[in-house]
Amino acid sequence: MSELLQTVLDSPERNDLRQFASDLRHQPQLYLLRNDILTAFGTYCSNNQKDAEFCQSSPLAKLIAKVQEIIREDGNLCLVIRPQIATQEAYWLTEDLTVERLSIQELLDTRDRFVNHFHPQEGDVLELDFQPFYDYTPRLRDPKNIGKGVEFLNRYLSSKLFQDYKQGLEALFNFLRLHQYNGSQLLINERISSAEQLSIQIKKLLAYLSDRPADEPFESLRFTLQEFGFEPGWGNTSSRIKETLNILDELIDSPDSQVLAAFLSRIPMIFRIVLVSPHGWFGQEGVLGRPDTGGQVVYVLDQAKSLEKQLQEDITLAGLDVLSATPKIIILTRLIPNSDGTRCNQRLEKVHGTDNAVILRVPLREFNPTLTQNWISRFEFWPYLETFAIDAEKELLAEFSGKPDLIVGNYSDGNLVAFLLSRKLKVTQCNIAHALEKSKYLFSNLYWEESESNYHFSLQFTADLIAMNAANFIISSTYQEIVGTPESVGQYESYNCFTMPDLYHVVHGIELFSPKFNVVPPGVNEQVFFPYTRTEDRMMGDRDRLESMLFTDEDPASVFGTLDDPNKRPIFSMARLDKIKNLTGLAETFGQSLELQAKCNLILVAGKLRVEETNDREEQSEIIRLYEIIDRYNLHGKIRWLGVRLSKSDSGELYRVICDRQGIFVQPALFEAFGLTILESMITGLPTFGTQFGGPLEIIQDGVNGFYINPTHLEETAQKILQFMEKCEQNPNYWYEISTRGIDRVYSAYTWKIHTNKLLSLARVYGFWNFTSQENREDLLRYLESLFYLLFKPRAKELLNQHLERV
Ligand code: UDP
Ligand code: LCN
Repeated sequence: MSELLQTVLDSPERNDLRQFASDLRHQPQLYLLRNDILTAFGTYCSNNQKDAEFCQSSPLAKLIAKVQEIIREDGNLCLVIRPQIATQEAYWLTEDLTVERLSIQELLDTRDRFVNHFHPQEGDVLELDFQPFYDYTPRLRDPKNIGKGVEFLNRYLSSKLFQDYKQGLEALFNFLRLHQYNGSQLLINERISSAEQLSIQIKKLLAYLSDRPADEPFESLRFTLQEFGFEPGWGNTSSRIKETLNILDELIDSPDSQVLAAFLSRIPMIFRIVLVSPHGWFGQEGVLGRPDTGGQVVYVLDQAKSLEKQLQEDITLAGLDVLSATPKIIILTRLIPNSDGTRCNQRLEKVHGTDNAVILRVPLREFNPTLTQNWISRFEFWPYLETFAIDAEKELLAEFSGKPDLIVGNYSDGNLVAFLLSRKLKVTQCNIAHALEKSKYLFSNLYWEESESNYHFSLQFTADLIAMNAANFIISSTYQEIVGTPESVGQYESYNCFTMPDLYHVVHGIELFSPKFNVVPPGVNEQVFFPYTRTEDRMMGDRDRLESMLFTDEDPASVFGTLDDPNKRPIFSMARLDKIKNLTGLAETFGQSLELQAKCNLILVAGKLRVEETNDREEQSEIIRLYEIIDRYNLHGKIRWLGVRLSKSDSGELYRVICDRQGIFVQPALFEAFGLTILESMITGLPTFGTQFGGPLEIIQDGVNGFYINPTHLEETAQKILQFMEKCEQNPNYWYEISTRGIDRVYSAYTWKIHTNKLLSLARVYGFWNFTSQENREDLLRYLESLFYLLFKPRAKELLNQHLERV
């Protein structure tokens, strides 16, 4: 039995547990989530005048802190306990305090019963179980190492590789023989025909190079190296070639994980990368702030630029300039013929600031032009993905003049396309979730049928399961994206065990301890977002224009509200008008606090100002709500709401203008997977208040370089901001201290340089692993294919028919 539960049952608090359970049985709620459970326990403590120690650190309090769910059924309570990160247990607790453990199947049946979708007489529901496929792959043990897969994998690979020394050497040799660039052989040629000979030739070449000047360029050594059996790829100078050969020599003599990592990081095996981001408006101008087009577009564009730069550096260092080797990055997205003034109707667009990175837009097939000529919500996009992938494959092969070396998917749809492409082309697949909707929408799986007509989660979650299991590796922006915090379940973790009543049960959806998970946070575009103090890089004309736009310009078409006193300290926020972004919650927090209103103005940059200007349901209802709040709290004169689409450089300067007035940035999302605006505001120097639900919890260190807020507690949020304001009034340096530490935080931990280095080294290591253990994945991939064809595809077809009927 759960140790926590047993401890309570053996203690004098047994009676409290009995009483608390009885209280729960007498309240109306039948399904309690963590927040409800904590609130109920708080009520129990105060009703029974329990002291602080009981409420916070008694065995019962410790147990309650770990209970994620309680389902009431016939007087019994089903407790879902999460004793530690990535582990879950469920128990029945009866009225007389007997405890019985539930299997995963029983837990899922219980949830089905709760929603009246349990029909055992009709047979069992389909059970999806990925566990058997992970049985023979390496697993991490300690949850704190989750997300550090590559380090573990290096250790595993180096020990496995040379368990049978001869075989290991052979695998390495075969791997080295593989590499080519545009038909030119790299690394070793046919003069070296065995692993033993490779080892001998390395030593011979090292002896030869020992007499050569360190800076002798590869060009002049090329033909001598060729005679030794070596081709371009080892280095651009004699000293770099020596270094690389020495690493390989050491690896062959005494294999070690660090040496393996160092060696693989130098292998020129990545030249062409596809970044798949199919839905939404993907462009460089005029697209941000639209529904479905937010941080993912910013992320992918910055990543493409940074990848090209890094690959160029790597190629030069590897000595491949002699082959005129150039990296190519293609961002694959959909073409939107009715492009609303954006460039989303152009097939190819060069990515600004790069030599060779492009956005390739592939149109959807014309199932019905009324639909496919226009933007399609990410929730409705599923039927178009398979044919999009088929058409994209042809275009990619033509654009690259060959196969890509790495395919990176973004979001559920992009990851599914990445799976289809990787499977076809036999290329390493990397996934990036950005946001998994399952944890964003409460009860989205349990009540999937009720919300299916709007959200189609049955398709999305099936696509997620397929893609995340197929991926060779997954990069996440935070640790908690994978397995949450001690208090809350992670986004990937939520896929491990869940029911889609009447569709399927997932009993082991993803192996959280797999080394495929790696935390690689994004950075921020440092040319656009930089500290406000760098006045030499700021355009003063832009600053003045934006200052007027933010605080004073009268332009009813794009700005709502006139400030009574534009000089008050600004509270600034910028986000899409999604419900989850909760800008309306921030307006309400401001509306409820007269003290805040006395000291500050609220400045919001968000979406559109008028319902008729958007056809996105959530955006429409948020617009209505924002006006309603402004009226209810009479915020006229205290708020400005800008419904503008800013150019990239303007959005950077916007934060700095707020800094000039010693303002703050508030990110009030009910849940934020990562939160690029947090990085943008911090690097600019704006003291930042970020939601404690999601990524900001890892970016910000509370009270050190920013602050957490609980956006569901309006009063508490207002107080936290007011305390900061008061501290600033008492100590004029306080604002600068937080500002400076925020800037330092981003530069030290969240840069694209760090991101790209890590991503490319992951791609190499996982590429190597993929090569040495390819046959081990075929059964998994076949299972995933079956799910795609038998589960996903028929449902997608059904949705397509609904679309066609609708128009
Ligand atoms: N953004 C913008 N204009 C807007 C709203 C957002 O330029 O009206 C940008 C913002 O600067 C950031 C991105 O869109 O770069 C939003 O990313 P984030 O990760 O914060 O949230 P997401 O929208 O992806 O959920
Ligand atoms: C999607 C989100 O919701 C944000 O939290 C992330 O910052 C963004 O994608 C980029 O990964």
